[in-house]
Amino acid sequence: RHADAWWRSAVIYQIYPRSFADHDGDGMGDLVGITSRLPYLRDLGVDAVWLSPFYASPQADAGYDVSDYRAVDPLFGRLEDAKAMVARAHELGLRVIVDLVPNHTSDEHEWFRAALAAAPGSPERERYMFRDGKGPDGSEPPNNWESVFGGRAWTRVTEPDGSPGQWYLHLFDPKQPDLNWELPEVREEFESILRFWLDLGVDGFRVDVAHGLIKEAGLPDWDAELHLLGAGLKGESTDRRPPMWDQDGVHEVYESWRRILNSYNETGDSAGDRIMCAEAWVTPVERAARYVRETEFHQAFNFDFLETHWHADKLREVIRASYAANDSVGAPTTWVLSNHDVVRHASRLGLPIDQPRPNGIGAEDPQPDTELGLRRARAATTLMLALPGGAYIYQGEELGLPDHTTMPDEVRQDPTWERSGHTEKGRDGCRVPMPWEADRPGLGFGPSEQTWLPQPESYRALAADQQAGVPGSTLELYRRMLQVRRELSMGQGSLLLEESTGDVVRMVNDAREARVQVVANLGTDPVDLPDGAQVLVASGALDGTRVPSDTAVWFTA
Ligand code: TEU
Repeated sequence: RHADAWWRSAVIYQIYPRSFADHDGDGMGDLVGITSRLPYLRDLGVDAVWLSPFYASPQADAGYDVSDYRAVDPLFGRLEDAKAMVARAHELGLRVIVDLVPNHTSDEHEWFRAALAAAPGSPERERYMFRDGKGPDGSEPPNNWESVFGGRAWTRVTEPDGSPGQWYLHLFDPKQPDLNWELPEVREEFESILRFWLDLGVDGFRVDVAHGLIKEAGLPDWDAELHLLGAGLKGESTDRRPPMWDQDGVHEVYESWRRILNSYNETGDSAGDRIMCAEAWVTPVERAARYVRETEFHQAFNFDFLETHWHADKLREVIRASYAANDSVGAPTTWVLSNHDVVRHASRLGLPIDQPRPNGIGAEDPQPDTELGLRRARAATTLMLALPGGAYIYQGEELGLPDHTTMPDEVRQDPTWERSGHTEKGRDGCRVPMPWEADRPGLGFGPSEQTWLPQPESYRALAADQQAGVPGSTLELYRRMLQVRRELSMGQGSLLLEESTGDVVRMVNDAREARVQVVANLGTDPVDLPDGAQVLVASGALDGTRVPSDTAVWFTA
């Protein structure tokens, strides 16, 4: 029934509202700015945009701490601007996905304020995860869980009468208290929020921390070493799930959401589908595939793919395994290489292969090889966009932007920098305002020279106006790939596994319009294309029929 549904093959562009385009000149992006740049995205050839949160928020975690789910933060504009943005996008043929943050609210949400003002055991406290502390005076946290951002996952409150009180759970920042998803009232509230945005016309939701809503009953201790998201999910322990992640109970929540989404599909035609995409850092792939079912999510980010470095064997294996796991449940695979939480792939792939990869890079850290990183990033994207399924691209990757890796520590804003006790640089480096025009102040980000994070000097030459129409530029490579992908219906093809060994990844996409082969050369020696190969796309210059190192091509035979 869904064979031709748009979301099975969509290329969705992630807009980070703080950093896409500034209209009012305060140095922070806004909705009017986004609307003004939508034609650029139509010309790029994407199917939809996903916007990170723009809701009312104290901005303790760049908007992932929501204080009012039905309001636009004044930083970004007004609700009217959101409506105008959606209308303009639809006019241009672009769908709009918004971010939904259900695991936690801001501590400044009216529910949490009410919880603090109320007594232990009250219905107001019941909406969150309040517990008495351990020890004779309750001064020890209820369990040993740690926050993803560093430090303990519990904060003690002062009761209204001034006495030291209960503790509340926050898997992330203390300003992001976790909601109690066992409570029907919480479920009803989010269903109402869903309807609010659907009624406003959005085409779907990217669901933040989708694997975190339900916690194991009794909140048992968990081995400290396996705490952090990622670390706890690497499959070291598959016999027991971490008690805060990927509990079976989460699926029921999404089943009810899917019913709501389906009810908005008035024509019964899958072209009208409203969708949801899971942000679930879950391994192994079979476990992650449980989120993408006919009765649940349409898509889930393939983070195993994102996390695989420039290793031919590992890439081949992760592509094979994730495609197979999704295909076995009739779901498309949703490829992704960058987002607002990780070092951009143009920088990441310029780091030594065997070094652990950080969440941010600072001036005193070993610096990525930017030339090599960009070369590999272009090849990696060329490989990714050749594969059947959907794909997400993160704003600026179409310009080949690296992270800002020499940002002064004083300007960092990501809470992970402070919370980790400065052991992690934080995610600011990948969140820097977009360079649009090389000769304008702030590189054309907005009407003033202000930008909420500084732009590195290297962004000038990468500005969109320096690349538009320039053959061989990263922007033109992306445009070309999205055009060919659409013309040949490559997103709806099937993946055939070619025999490939050593440093070369070869895949075949058996698409309706053509059988497209992709070769990515991860080795040092050039690779010969077969006789008669018709090259459709190349991530870098070819040497006749030879594909140089760190280059990928699409061809038909
Ligand atoms: O991220 C989920 C998440 O836990 C990781 O991506 C995490 O932010 C990273 O590993 C820390 O270095 C989502 C959002 O994408 C992220 O921006 C938010 O901070 C987080 O949830 C909390 O809402």
